[in-house]
Amino acid sequence: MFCYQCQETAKGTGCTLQGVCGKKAETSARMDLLLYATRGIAIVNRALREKNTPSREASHFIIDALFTTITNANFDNPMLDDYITQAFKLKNILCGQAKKEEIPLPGLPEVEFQAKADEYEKAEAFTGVLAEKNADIRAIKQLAVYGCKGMAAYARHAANLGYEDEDVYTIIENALAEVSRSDISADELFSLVINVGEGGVRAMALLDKANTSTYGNPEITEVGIGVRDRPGILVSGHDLKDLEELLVQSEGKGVDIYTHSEMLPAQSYPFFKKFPHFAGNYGNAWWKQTDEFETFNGMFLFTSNCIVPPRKNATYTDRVYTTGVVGMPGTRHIASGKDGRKDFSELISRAASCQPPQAIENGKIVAGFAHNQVLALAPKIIDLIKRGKIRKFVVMAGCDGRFPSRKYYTEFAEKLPEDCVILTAGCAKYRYNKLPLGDIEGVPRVLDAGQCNDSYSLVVIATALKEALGLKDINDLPIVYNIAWYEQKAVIVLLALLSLGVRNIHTGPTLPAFFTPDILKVLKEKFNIATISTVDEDIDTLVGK
Ligand code: SF4
Ligand code: SF3
Repeated sequence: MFCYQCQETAKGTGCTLQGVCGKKAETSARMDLLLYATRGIAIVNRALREKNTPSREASHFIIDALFTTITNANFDNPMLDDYITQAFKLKNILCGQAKKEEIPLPGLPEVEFQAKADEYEKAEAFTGVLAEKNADIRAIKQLAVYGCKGMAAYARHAANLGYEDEDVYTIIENALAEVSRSDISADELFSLVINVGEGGVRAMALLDKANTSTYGNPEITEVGIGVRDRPGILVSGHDLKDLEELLVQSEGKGVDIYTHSEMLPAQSYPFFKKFPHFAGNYGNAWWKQTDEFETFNGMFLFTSNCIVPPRKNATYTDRVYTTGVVGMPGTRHIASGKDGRKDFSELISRAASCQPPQAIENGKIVAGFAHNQVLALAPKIIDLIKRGKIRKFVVMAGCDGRFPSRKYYTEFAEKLPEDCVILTAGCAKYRYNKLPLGDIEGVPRVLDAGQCNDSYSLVVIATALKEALGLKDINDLPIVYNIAWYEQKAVIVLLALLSLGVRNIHTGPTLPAFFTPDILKVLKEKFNIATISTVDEDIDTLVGK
């Protein structure tokens, strides 16, 4: 196997025997084959799209295939085999449609290749990342693919709420088709990567519209981090539709619903807040789940990444349910029914006989600073900027991870001068969202916009501030970027910011392993991207002493 798509990749170069995330070589081979077959589907659907007959089923399949290969989403080989079988079937149907409509298809192996189930593990030599021999070209191709994975995840959550944008599907399909070309140049690939970033902005805007139109605009909310005295279900991941269905189905059943990790932002939506059995947030970022799930005592539902393979002696594994693109051996999967709805009754009835959760923390945190809420505070914020009370906003969005070096972000937040405000989104926030950082004349020093996709909120806020302050360039704002990344959703957030012309982004705790020295040189020249150094040095560089 070879995988280097996340920040924790082995030795900072690539996982070759088994993933640091727990992904086995057989799983990695299946993901490579699935992506290869999916590229074939994208090539055919792009050709159909040019003749105005794209298949919506193909677009949906493509986003799900990309999403399921994201870090910490699927560890289940039989489920991946199903995806691969479906991919070959769908590709055949689309090729048949193209033939019937006399649409010429490129003679690429991705289009023509078919494999039987017992051959799935053998195809790696030409489906894997290393099949592209030129390291620089491989780097930019993978940057585009990883961006597409993040974009696909957001597009899926939006589609689950009935919101779709044909342009997002078009951009993803085009990118997958272009990276399949062996004659594509580095310059063409750089433009492609920016186009993927533009798709990321669209996908995040779409998901923002889907979430806020369905559940209302997030509002400032105090979220309890302790526990109640009834059994609970802990919901993790990013899918708000799943949370809605679970809340509705579990009403009056004697159980409470808690949020975990990236589901925390659901606590600020007016729609969810009205359920009396919607309890607080339990635990911290994804990587602590193997410890924290031991004390929750109840049931678990994963609606997207990040699921971590339970330890061998874990006591909770058989109480874990997955849904959507998530899969984990030893857990149960809940698929959508024919009517598109999910039946959570087994999960709910099992929860009722569990012990209540054991508290691991107590108190409250404040959430709900998405664009609508922050813009309501805009006059006050602009006044604080003009009076010199707020010197800088530091965007610290992104992911958390296991590496001890991530304590940098806690220290950075602690040492940041008191006239600086942190804008955050994503699970990166768990490194500092429980610190007593105080406020500036009532404006908290950590403004949490929500999930990683709510980084879009930060863009809306930046654009509004630019206008209010009469600035020409987004880079003239008193906003600096120190983004933590782990998986491919952070990659699309980064590409989205680059496509909007944001420069001087610091990303860490390490740069992606897939950046070669030459690619990094170009990214530095074009966007002045940098990584982190020490807390003191970075505070000095980003905000001054
Ligand atoms: Fe390794 Fe990350 Fe890939 Fe998992 S997702 S195999 S940890 S690079
Ligand atoms: Fe976190 Fe997995 Fe990336 Fe949505 S839950 S940000 S790591």
